[in-house]
Amino acid sequence: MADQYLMTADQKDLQAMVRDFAEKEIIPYNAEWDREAAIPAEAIQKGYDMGLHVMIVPEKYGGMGLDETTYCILREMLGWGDASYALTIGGNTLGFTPVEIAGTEEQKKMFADIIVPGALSSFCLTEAQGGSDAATSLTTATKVGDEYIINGSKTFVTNGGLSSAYVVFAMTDKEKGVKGLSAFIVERSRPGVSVGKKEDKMGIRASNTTDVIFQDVKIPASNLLGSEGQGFKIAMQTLDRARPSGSSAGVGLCQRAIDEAVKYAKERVVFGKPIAKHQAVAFMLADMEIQTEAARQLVMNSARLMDNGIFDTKLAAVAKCFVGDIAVQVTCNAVQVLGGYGYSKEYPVEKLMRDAKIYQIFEGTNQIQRMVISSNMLR
Ligand code: COS
Repeated sequence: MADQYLMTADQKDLQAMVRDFAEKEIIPYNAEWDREAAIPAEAIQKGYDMGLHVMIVPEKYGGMGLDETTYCILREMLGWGDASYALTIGGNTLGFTPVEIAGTEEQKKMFADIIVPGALSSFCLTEAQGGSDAATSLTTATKVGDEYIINGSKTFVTNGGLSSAYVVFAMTDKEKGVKGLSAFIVERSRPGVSVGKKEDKMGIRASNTTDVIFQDVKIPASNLLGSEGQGFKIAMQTLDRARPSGSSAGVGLCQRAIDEAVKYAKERVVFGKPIAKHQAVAFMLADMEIQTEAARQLVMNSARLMDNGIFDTKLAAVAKCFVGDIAVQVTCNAVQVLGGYGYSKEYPVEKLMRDAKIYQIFEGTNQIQRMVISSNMLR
């Protein structure tokens, strides 16, 4: 588990609390939520009751106001419990961060007043024709008097069907390309906002992923974040800042795979001894540990830098990329340690392997991360 040696007493207490929550309220339901492709509202409510949905929202707006390091420790624990739950309850990271970066005091307060009492929010950037090519938005925002009218459709929106507020990236000036994208707060309650298709996914099945459609949605001009044309920068800065905590859930997923594999390897006897005592298996466990520990340190390094006011785009991308790549390997090896049972839904590791794959895809694919890393190296 995260950085046992350097954690403060408060961090250890919070970690123990979230671990206990994961053991009692998340892990027993892993298979059921995966099968049903949903997390029951009562289970999400339990997370709200603990403030897990607003860990990074500053205390002055009613959130927990945790620093990034502590937040990552707790997101790791939630990811250990279930990647879908960590993503669902952590959804306000991508929802609130753009407001935190570019919003006025009034906008921060207004957004926090929606989510703090117990609600989720979503980051609406991706469109069907442009996932990685984030600047090619077909969604438009047209200014008419004191209002903007938003038209368009976003896809693969995390918590799309659950959220009460959205941060929507839309073109205010198509001619300007990337410099024509702007960011807006759009409340779910606005007429013309609707939730479209829900994705039937390979992994993180219980995480709600949907299309969100905006049809002639009128919002006050005061819902614009920053100024017109700043949307792409706000989106990129948000993704930079969300990478450590998002990746820490992936580290938790790897830790869970290790824990499940170690438990099984100590119990399962072949050729007269537990398989953990056979070097072939013991070395696989060691490799899983090496990869996970290295990933954890990359994530924690980025988090600590953020706590010191340093937002290093390259290092956040390095951490995200590494976690995604090793999560796929570590969980695949966990399945291998359990052999036939690992491939069966009777044991939890096949789900971990399906869940792991998303870490190479969402919040910027690992190919995009390599573009970000190499462009920073070559600058
Ligand atoms: N922080 C701040 N500003 C950034 C930035 C960052 N991390 N990355 C880019 N910018 C700025 C640049 O500085 C540039 O502005 P200026 O011209 O004023 O300097 C502008 O944004 C355009 O940058 P660039 O030309 O590098 O953008 P590209 O079109 O080449 O695209 C990538 C950059 C590919 C990195 C970007 O499109 C991307 O990250 N795509 C993936 C999107 C994604 O993650 N999608 C899934 C998220 S939904 S959860």
